[in-house]
Amino acid sequence: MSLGGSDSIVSRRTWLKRLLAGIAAARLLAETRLKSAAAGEVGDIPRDTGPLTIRVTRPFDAETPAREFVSFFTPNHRFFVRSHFGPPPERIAEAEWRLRIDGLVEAAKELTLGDIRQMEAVTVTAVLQCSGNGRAFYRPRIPGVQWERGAVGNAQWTGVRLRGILRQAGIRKNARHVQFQGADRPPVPSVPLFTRSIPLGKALHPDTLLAYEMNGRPLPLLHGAPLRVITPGWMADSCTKWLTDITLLSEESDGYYMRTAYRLPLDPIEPAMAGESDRTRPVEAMVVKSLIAAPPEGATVPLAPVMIQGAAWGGESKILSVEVSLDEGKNWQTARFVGEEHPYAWRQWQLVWTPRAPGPVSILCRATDETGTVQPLASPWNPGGFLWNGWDRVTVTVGG
Ligand SMILES: Nc1nc2c(c(=O)[nH]1)N[C@H]1C(S)=C(S)[C@@H](COP(=O)(O)O)O[C@H]1N2
Ligand SMILES: [Mo]
Repeated sequence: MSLGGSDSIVSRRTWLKRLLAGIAAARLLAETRLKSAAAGEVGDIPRDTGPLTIRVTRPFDAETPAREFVSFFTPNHRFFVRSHFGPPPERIAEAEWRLRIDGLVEAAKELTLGDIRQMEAVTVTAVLQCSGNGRAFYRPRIPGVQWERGAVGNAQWTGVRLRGILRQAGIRKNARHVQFQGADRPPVPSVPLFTRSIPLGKALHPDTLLAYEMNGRPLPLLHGAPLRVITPGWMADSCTKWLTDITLLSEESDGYYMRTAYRLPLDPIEPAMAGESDRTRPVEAMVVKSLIAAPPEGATVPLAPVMIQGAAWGGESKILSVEVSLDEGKNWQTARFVGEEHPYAWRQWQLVWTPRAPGPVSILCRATDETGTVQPLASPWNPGGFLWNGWDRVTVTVGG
């Protein structure tokens, strides 16, 4: 885990103040949208949203129902969608689209999509997960999109290595962070741009991509077409969509979405926001997590063997085991892995359970990664509601 430079350490007071200001700005944004919706403007909801559960309509934020996660790859049209402002206000024609690389480089560059497609194509299978996935499970509740279990998916991403592009431009010695800017724009000027940065080390990793394909198809607009960042093993806030600008910096990117939002307290924090520590770090790597895809929540299952199945992932860490409990966590049984294994992808697992009596039963699961970290019953509370990885739970009724 990288803690960032001392520059990234903001006093807790300042941080909380900015966080609250950000929440106020988000509320203003929501109100503006409600007004324009009332004025009869066209919404952002794509026509075919059948398979997704909508959490916010403007912009369109929607999650995948957990029952879809029985498949190894999450199909593009069933993949969760999240952005702060929706796709760019004007769709850029592919021929006019440019990627600019500047800042602490030897020579600033401008690349066309053609230039990028001529470079060596690399494919990585990786889980993409919103930092706020599972926010709805924190108590006390936390403002923000109330994601439950499905702001996550597993896909094949094809594109070029970011490091190839950075090296073409020439990385200056004092460059430490790589900033990403997309073409999307906030609808009101008081809301800052979604500008993010990652440390140079992650940017130079051979698996960090600028992707133009998702699951073997052209990257859909909602998922960042024509080009997006993929930081395998890291939470999706680093995966800038609609990418147009890369800037090499000596410091972490300035601005609300890097310095205030998407940060975690380094020391445990009480929901009452007590505590005297003043250090935070950006949300980066994923934490060990698993979920139950089948049987689905609320299902009625027969009094006969039932196949329990799901997925588990650990970001940059391999999954060692998945365990299932049918007695509220008193006893755990080890599930068996099935299907493919790739770094950064999720691992599918199964367990056959023979119910003993009719009635309601909760199925719980928890994963352990190669560092020995076990998914906790509940994740430590934090003001942004990030990185939820508590045991997953599905309640079913055993029929007579
Ligand atoms: N340009 C841009 N990129 C962005 C965002 C955004 O608001 N603007 N949101 C980020 C967040 S918070 C998430 S969770 C992922 C969601 O990616 P998806 O919609 O492809 O699932 O995109 C990331 N990339
Ligand atoms: Mo997110």
